[in-house]
Amino acid sequence: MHKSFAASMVIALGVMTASSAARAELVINGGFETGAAWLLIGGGPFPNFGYTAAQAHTGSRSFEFANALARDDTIRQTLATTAGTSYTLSFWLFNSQQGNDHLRVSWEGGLVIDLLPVNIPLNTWTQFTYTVTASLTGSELRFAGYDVPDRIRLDDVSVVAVPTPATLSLGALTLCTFARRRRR
Ligand SMILES: [Ca+2]
Ligand SMILES: [Ca+2]
Repeated sequence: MHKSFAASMVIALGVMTASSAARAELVINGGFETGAAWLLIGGGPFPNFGYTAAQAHTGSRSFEFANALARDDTIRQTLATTAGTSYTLSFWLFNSQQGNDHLRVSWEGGLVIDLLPVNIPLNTWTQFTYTVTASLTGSELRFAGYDVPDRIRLDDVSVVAVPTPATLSLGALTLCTFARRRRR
């Protein structure tokens, strides 16, 4: 009896993991491996930003901001969000040198974080995670930054829906079905 309970718990964990893995990633090309989806908007007369194969958190490319005139260059994309839904926004940053650098993240035009300077541990990737809520169907995600000298690198941008009580109870329902089958 105890054994079968333990077995169902293992199945429950499996079901819940599978259901979180199935949550859709809304950011297209969040790893910057292709040139897709992001719109690049240069700030000022000498923009300096783009995809780079020089370094990556995962995969073989990331995106860098290196405007030497301390003018923000910007990338943005509009995500297929649903109004009223909460999402986990996550991304990774790398800074090789402390200096006059800046990175601003915006969600639907509102500020998520404004790093001025980008004061993170040097020469290592640092993850940032936030919960954001869509007030629109189609939310704009925007990164803007510069670095004097050197560059800020960005990789693995992700936006996935926060699990709702409905998806969790679906997992529990599946668990009951499994448990009942095992008892036969
Ligand atoms: Ca990448
Ligand atoms: Ca820097």
